[in-house]
Amino acid sequence: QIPTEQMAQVINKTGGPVEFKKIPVQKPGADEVLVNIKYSGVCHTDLHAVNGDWPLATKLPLVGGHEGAGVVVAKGELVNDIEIGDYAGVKWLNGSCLSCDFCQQSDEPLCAKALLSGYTVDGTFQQYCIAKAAHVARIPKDVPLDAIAPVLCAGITVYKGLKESGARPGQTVAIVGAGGGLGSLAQQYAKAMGLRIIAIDTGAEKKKMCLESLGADSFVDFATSSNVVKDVQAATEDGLGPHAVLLVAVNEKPFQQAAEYVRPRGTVVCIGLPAGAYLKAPVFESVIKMVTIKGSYVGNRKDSAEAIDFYRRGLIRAPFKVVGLSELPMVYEKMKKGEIAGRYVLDTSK
Ligand code: 8ID
Ligand code: ZN
Repeated sequence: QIPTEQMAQVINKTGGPVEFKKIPVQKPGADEVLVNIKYSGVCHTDLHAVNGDWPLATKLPLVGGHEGAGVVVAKGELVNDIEIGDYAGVKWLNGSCLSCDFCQQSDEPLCAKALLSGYTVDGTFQQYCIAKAAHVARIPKDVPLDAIAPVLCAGITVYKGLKESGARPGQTVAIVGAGGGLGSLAQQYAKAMGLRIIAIDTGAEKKKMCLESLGADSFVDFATSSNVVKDVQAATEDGLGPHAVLLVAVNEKPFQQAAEYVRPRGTVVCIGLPAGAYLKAPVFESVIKMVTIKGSYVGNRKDSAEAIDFYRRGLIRAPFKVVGLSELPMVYEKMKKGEIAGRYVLDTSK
């Protein structure tokens, strides 16, 4: 009873528009599964893909989306470790070669042949999506599919980023872009890891969400602060700054500022991908403070399973709003204006 046609959000050229229309349902290859996507989160990466912000071309026409949670409805003949009816998540990493130097060391995101959902292959803004069986996230049956959708990119990415930061329980992490999708989940993972949190973003709604719902210990409004560097350092008990900084903002400025307020011996983890942006740090201070600056890119299959398990154990609760798949253009408009506190999740049946 798999239909031959389905509804999807499609772009035909970079820059859009996104069109809500009927397209064929594909058949899975031998090592693939077909997932009936029930819910898909909308990540800022999807908007970067529409805009052509990055030096990497998308496929065209393109079905975006890479936070898809649903049910396996068909599988290829080589797939024997996931069953029809199982819950599965289609992530940014749709597939990888599994045999290169990086895949062998479980650095699958670094695989040169990686397939990217909603970018180099069609993603989750459709009702039926294909992914490599080896890479779909296994979602336990007691986990709600709407709430787990944002975990499939935002959650995995910030969980990995926090691990890469080396921050230990009791230490302080600054989360830059705290009011957005990645930032809101980052606070929940940081809290679950026993970290203190300085949330950095702007506006009353995001401030309230960070301090009252997500576990931030303090909030710095980057738009109204007259000195972000001083305010962030002042938010730590000894005034020396946070041990780690997680950059999830879509803006170059904080990527050129974080090394100034991070604590000596501290680590700056770059995750956000603003168009055309460059990192900048004062050499003198970076050297005498022994600062580490690094990038972090999604997570491997084990990170993914762990990030989902944090949710399952009740440690991760972040606000999300559910609207129909047909309303994607409205979500992009709000995202462009920085008006989304938390995440939007699309219900593919509407
Ligand atoms: O693997 C990766 N590295 C990865 C994975 C997933 C997403 C990277 N990303 C990238 C996305 O492509 C995007 O560039 O992370 C970035 C954040 O994605 P998102 O969380 O989905 O975006 P959002 O919901 O729009 O949130 C961005 C927040 O940043 C704030 C905004 O107010 C918003 O709340 N912000 C901005 I714009 N400038 C800021 C500043 N100067 C800022 N916050 C603090 N200081
Ligand atoms: Zn994403």
